[in-house]
Amino acid sequence: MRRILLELLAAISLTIAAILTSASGVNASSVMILEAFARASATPTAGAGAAYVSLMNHASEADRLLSVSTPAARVAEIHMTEVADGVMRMKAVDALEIPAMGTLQMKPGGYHIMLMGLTAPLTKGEEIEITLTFEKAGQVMVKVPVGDVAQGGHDHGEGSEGSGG
Ligand SMILES: [Cu+2]
Repeated sequence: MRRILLELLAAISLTIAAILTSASGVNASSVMILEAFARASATPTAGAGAAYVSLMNHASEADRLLSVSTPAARVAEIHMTEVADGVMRMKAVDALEIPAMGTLQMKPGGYHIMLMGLTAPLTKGEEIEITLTFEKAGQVMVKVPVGDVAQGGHDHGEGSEGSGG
């Protein structure tokens, strides 16, 4: 009886040691998600949407966000929005750097996660899962709550009444 208890304790402490080992060093825990939200689809037939995450890198070296993926869309890309000759346009970005001990903030009109080929319209109050792949931190899965529909001047001109204000 006592012997079984000792073996059990030994097994538990081995498990704890394994958990502690995997939690140290450079891995997913070095990147923390500060904020995440997605825009609700304006129409039930919307094919595209956008999500935004803000990240903090706790590591002493810079890291890079290399790719994004989600079951909520056929294609997910890292995009930036820029204004050229008064026209707002978006382009895909290969990777986004997050400085050592620094933050990266995505927001409407700036960097965003572009979702193309939505498997279902994004509905306020729901949640989508997005997997972020970092050069050093590896994969981090984020649950992204869906908020309001974009107001005027939105990122993704699906209803393009230009006067956003
Ligand atoms: Cu975009």
